[in-house]
Amino acid sequence: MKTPVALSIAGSDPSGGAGVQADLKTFHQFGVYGEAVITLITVQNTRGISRIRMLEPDLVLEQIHAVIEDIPPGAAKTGALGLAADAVAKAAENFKFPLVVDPVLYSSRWAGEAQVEALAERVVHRCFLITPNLDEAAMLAGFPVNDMESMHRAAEKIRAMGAQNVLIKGGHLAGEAADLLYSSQGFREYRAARIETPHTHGTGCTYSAAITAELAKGTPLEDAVERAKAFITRAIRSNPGLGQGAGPLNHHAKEDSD
Ligand code: PXL
Repeated sequence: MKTPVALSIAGSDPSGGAGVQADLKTFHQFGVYGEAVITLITVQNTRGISRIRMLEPDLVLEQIHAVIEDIPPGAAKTGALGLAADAVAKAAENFKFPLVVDPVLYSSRWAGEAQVEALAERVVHRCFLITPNLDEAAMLAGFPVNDMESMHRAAEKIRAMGAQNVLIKGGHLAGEAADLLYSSQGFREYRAARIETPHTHGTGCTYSAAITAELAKGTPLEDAVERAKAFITRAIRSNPGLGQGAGPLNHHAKEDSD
């Protein structure tokens, strides 16, 4: 079988729990060869971020072109885009593979001020799947998203903005961790028991990377989300408890192991 390949376009987290580091570990864990284009560099550990350096958009674009013309991925994902949201949206017009967008836009920290708009308006159009959390869904939809009913309305609105499929992550809702997928098949909920732990650093990155890895293998979207949700739940439950702050997940989590 041909080796499946996935590409991450995201920021660097030197502590290894989020960003491209989390994406590459997740791709590997799913048996997928990983490529990574860096958009920004953070100085951080589990206690927080002290500095961010965003790379020039043309440097990000050159990296993308260099890797996709040589080792084309079967699927790609974006995380923090820094100054490059607009440039990546343009490049994505010519992508021959599905693009998963993790819209890390809860603050201008991850996207240069002007790029937040570019993310909302342009990147959303280009994506196969967008994976906002509740706050990001609210920013994109323009109204509060805080229960299943508003998640349904927001998913409809974001799909109408041009995203082919929308996965709203309800991890911060009270009760179960319930996510809502809105695709051409309609609505589907994915539920898992809530795990009480401070060690959830990089959950969003890891979840979207797991979906991207499955898409790179040719797995249909609904099944890809199901497998990714099972993985993320196990990875949180079996977190290694590293660091003095909000620690990383267990990227080694395997099927049936807890
Ligand atoms: O989860 C958002 C995120 C994205 N990208 C990088 C990060 C983080 C969170 O820490 O470090 C590089």
